[in-house]
Amino acid sequence: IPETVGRYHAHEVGSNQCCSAVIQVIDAPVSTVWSVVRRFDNPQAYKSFIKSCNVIRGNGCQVGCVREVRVVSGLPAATSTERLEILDDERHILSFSMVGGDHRLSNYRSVTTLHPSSNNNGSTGTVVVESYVVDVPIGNTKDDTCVFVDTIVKCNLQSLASFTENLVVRNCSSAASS
Ligand code: A8S
Repeated sequence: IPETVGRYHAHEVGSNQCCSAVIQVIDAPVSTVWSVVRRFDNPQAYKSFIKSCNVIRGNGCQVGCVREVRVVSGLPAATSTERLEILDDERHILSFSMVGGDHRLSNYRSVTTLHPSSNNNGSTGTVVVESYVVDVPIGNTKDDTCVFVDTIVKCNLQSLASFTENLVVRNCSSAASS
């Protein structure tokens, strides 16, 4: 990871906080993956726990805008209010923070970066790095908190992989048939 991008993953971590990072390799170009990740107003495209999303302040994908997501039932929360902190279309960096909701993830902030990689077939793929920092809720341990959040982030990035890999397959077949 280039230093310029790596520093976005260097979180300041307080003594009552925990941080971690998840890495996902995707067999789709950075441009395809970025076109999905950058849509702060449409996280439900690939985040399978999210049922719906409404932008409640600001303009769709501009820094400072706020979205309210509703998550599927069965989770320990129903809503989360989230603010877009960084959207860098050149370096492929997105960061958001949680500013409200009925969940227990206080002061959550994540940073997602995309990096080009070449696979065995010589075609270019993407490495996604998503790191986060969050307060450890009262009554929980750092480990429990990280396991919980890591699980959600891993699921999201796996869905992102299958969703974007599918987009590539569809693009190829439509190009071949036209
Ligand atoms: C994301 C990351 C996370 C989302 C968490 C960690 C959440 O949407 C879910 C369950 C919760 O208990 C908290 O990138 C919250 O979306 C799935 C509602 C915030």
